[in-house]
Amino acid sequence: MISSKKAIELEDQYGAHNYHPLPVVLAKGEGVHVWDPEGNKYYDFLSAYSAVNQGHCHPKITKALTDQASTLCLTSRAFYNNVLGEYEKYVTEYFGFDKVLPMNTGAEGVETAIKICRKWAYEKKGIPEQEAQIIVLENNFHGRTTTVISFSNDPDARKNFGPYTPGFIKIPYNDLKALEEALKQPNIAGVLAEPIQGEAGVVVPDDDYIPKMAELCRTNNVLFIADEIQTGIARTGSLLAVCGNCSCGGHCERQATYTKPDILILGKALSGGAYPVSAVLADDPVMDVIKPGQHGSTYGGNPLACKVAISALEVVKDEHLAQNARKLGAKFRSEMQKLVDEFDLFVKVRGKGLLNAVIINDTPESDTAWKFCVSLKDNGLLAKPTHGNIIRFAPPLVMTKEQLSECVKIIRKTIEGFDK
Ligand code: IF1
Repeated sequence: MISSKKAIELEDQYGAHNYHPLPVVLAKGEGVHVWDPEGNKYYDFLSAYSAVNQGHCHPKITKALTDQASTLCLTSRAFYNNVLGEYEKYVTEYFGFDKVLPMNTGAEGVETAIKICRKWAYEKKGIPEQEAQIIVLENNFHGRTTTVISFSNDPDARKNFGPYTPGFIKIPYNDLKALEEALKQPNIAGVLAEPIQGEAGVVVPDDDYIPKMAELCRTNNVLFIADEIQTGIARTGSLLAVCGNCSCGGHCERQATYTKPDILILGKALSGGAYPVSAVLADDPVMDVIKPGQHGSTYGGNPLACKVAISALEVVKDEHLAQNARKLGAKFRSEMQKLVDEFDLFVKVRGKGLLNAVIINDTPESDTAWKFCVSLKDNGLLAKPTHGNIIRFAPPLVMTKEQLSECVKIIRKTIEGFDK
């Protein structure tokens, strides 16, 4: 096996420099752990940005992948395949929607939702052609395609990638007044929102924000589009973040507290990290605007993806991952709060379930959070800063209580030995 040093040199020489990774090379993963080529073991507190909720190389998901890989991988949608229908039934029943449109990456899911929403607006709502507007939120992150970065306000994500796609109105997050005002403008087709803003630094809105947003959408005949690519599939302690504070852990009937989006976008953990799988879910009156030839993808809905997604969702249910994320998340935040109280370095902890962030006592321009993450790595725990002074902590949801306690000890030890 090549050394960490060699692996980094190769990426540096032959790969586009579109990332600035922490200086650690991963060569193996199992559950909540990853190993570098030299055999050092780490707790993974990023989970591939919440794609690996089920843990690295979950044996059940790996088996589904390898079994199907040696049977049939890709047919395209020019023909039927014998797995897609089974998956479509499974995933729609699982999340309570009439129909699913299968794609591969998160950004493609978002693009798909935007297209469905616009088409619905012209054909069902009667908005004049070319006039549909979609409301988006400041500091959103929905992916990297040209249309999606058109409504970002992150200069790195946007600058010099124009001309930008029109048709989006940006308003502040967690501001219902601003939403009410924006909904008064003509030709509004939908509102696209992350129930918790991940990339923005795990920004959790007021409890009533998402339910009221959905209600305002309903009363204004506007589609509520939830991007649960990062927050969904048990990460925040319920099956979906739009389940709010329902204590069932995600698998109840949900009717009482569930804010059902008109369009739900899933990705990342839909495959448990084994393969890129994304999905857009909606009920018939919305989804039926899409007719043959109007949208698709070579790989979308392939049998390999479908088998992987079914098993990834089964693991979430069978292993009670939503409940575990809820329990361990509360424990993690209370332990981090102790560190906030004891040490100047930690300013604040926030989050929901096992999607959490700690604010570091320095400016976004400082390298303090970066250096702290390097120290964490040296002590056997991997996390990454976002926006300079925020560290996201999002371990796989298969973590045990005992493992979490060990991780808290690592974080405490690192803070005690840290000298910025
Ligand atoms: C990268 C962040 C996380 C997402 C939401 C759509 C997508 C994402 C809510 C697009 C993707 C990623 C992509 C990853 C970094 C990452 C991220 F830091 F940028 F914000 F997770 F926290 N909607 N999020 O979070 O999904 O097309 O990537 O499959 O390296 O850009 P994708």
